[in-house]
Amino acid sequence: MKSTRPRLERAIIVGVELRRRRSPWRLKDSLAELAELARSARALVVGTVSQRLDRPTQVYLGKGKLEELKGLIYTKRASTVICDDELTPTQQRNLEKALGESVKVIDRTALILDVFAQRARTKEGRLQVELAQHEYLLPRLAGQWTHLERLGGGIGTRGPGETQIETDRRLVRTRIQKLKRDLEDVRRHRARYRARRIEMDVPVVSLVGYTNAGKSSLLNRLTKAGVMAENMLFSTLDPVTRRIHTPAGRDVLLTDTVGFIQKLPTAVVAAFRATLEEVQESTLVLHVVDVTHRNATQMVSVVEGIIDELGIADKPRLMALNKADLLDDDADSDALGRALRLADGDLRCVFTSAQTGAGLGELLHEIDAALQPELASMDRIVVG
Ligand SMILES: Nc1nc2c(ncn2[C@@H]2O[C@H](COP(=O)(O)OP(=O)(O)OP(=O)(O)O)[C@@H](O)[C@H]2O)c(=O)[nH]1
Ligand SMILES: [Mg+2]
Repeated sequence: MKSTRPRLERAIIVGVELRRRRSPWRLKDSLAELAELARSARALVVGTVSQRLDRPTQVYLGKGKLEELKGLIYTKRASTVICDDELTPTQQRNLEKALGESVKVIDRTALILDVFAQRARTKEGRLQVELAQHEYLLPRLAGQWTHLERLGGGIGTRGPGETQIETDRRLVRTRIQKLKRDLEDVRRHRARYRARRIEMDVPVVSLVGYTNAGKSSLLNRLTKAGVMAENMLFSTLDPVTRRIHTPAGRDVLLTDTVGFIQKLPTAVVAAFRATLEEVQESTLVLHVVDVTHRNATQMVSVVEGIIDELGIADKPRLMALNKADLLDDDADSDALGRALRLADGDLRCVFTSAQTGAGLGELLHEIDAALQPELASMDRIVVG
């Protein structure tokens, strides 16, 4: 699979905060997350540049900051610059021009896609990532094209460059069509599995949550499934489903899937729609939260936004406030306060630890209770 960036080595991360666009995320926190993503992509972050601006610029940064960045690239011997937002094709081009050929410019989307490309294991996962990469690429080729068009077209602009861009665009479009067809094939298989599952009347509980919240660890703990759990963003890409028995003696299928993140690129959401259909067809949504994270509240909002987008907000939902083992007596009062505020929300919450197993009995009990009406109606159908 093609990577959207060459080998990443010494990287400088760059972020801009727009004064008028109020985001619940502080730039510092967003950049810390970007550094984690860079680490997941096996880059070494050697510097950070940040700036508050009134409005976006055509080079992403203001003039002075751009000079500062150039200096830092030189002193830190950096080869790569990673921007915390999805760059417009113009910003990308201008920044590349300003920094020179030896510096690679990557944006948040390309970085996320790159991490995904490294993680994809199944055929479907690979196809989805490649589709997202091509969808990302297409407007960027188109951007160059409109730039040429704006120059007036006609004589002088109809050079080999234009032909090349048109050819590239056609190639990318053809590839996108092919990927979509291949994905359809893979998905038909999965639809058959799903149909069988529904026939068996086994309720499905899907684990959703911000990346690194502990979804796979919980699934592991609950099923001994041996799913890969790592302290890395996006360690899971492909949905994994395992059967468990609840205390009430019911069979339940637990599905673990791709984690969410703020500024999740639309190309990714589109490409992963089928994976996320697993969540759409589940009986109960279990929202897993890393309750110890300083941005836990913002992360919950991001996940709830995506839950709304997926049209599953009306499904029965539970929240697992995970990593509760870290909320011991030594935990700072901020963390405890945050945890209690989250627990005080509208959803039913259980404090859990995938690490120690604490709270898992209660979690299973809550799953049973949440599924009860559903199961009761299934029983009626069977009896009737
Ligand atoms: N202390 C503690 N660490 C945990 C707990 N649950 C998970 N972790 C750690 O948190 C990290 C992320 O766990 P994962 O299970 O991979 O998280 P995930 O939500 O599946 O992440 P993605 O697949 O990347 O979306 C790992 O290092 C886990 O060991 C917990 O209850 N307590
Ligand atoms: Mg996972």
